[in-house]
Amino acid sequence: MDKSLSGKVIKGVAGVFTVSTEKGVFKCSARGVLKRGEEKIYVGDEVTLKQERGVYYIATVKPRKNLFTRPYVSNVDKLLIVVAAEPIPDYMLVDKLLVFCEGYQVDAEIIVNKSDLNGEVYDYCKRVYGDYYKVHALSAQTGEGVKELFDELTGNVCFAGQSAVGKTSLLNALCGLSLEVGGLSKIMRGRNTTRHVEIYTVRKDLFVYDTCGFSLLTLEGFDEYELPLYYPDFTRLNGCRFSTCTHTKEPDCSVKNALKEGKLDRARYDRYVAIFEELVEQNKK
Ligand SMILES: Nc1nc2c(ncn2[C@@H]2O[C@H](COP(=O)(O)OP(=O)(O)OP(=O)(O)O)[C@@H](O)[C@H]2O)c(=O)[nH]1
Ligand SMILES: [Mg+2]
Ligand SMILES: [Zn+2]
Repeated sequence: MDKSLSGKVIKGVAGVFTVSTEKGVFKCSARGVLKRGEEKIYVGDEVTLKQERGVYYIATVKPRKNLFTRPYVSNVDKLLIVVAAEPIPDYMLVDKLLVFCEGYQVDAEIIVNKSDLNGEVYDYCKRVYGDYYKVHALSAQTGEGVKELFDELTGNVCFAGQSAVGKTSLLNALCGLSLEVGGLSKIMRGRNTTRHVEIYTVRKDLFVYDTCGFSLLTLEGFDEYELPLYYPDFTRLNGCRFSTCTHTKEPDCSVKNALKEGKLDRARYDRYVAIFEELVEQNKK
């Protein structure tokens, strides 16, 4: 019997999985797993490989810590949510990603890239999110802050955020790579340049997932009544008349009081209500 080898799936395209192991990087099929009718294999999975006639195949998948969808990636230790002065930030996406991370207990940090352009987005993020999440000002173009941030990170770190905020550019700046980057279209939207997820080994203890950004993320499986629990800026207030307050229509609501007093960001609250209503609709079906 040949001994099995452990590794991490760093790429998967059309049924061919690239697996990084201590003996090198191998292209593998999932034959062994699929034969037994088990579930799929995702980028980020920890797997064991077996060899048959000199070719490796994936034999088993270890239990996952977590699984993100659209795109599928697993075992994320930290999500880096990237925004920038352009394209215009989609804070709804930022909030949904944060809710997802709170729900699945994944660490999240916010990166404001393109800080060579202007500081407004950084100021907003620092004010609204800064008490609960780390907010970093970076520039892939000038290199500002890039090395310093990644020197502090370890484990499986995954980029998220709109197309064209500069996720791939940050990876290029960090590792001296020359992966393809894209610009903005005429209507100032990104061009979805990165199409496949791939994990890059930055150091032996740091793996960075470059993705197309999770812009289609849904909060499938989330209950509207658990949503308030995933807003650290709301839970710290802790003074609503009803312990199950959804902060939407109830009287004596500490969140709405804080809003009146200017202690919470109105736009963040409005996005919360929109997400709450989206979940109500989704869960009716
Ligand atoms: N001014 C400025 N432009 C930047 C910076 N970082 C990236 N860009 C530009 O932003 C555009 C998009 O960069 P990408 O790295 O392709 O963005 P992405 O987030 O990977 O986009 P997708 O792969 O489509 O999700 C490119 O034209 C980059 O040159 C920066 O720090 N400053
Ligand atoms: Mg990209
Ligand atoms: Zn309330």
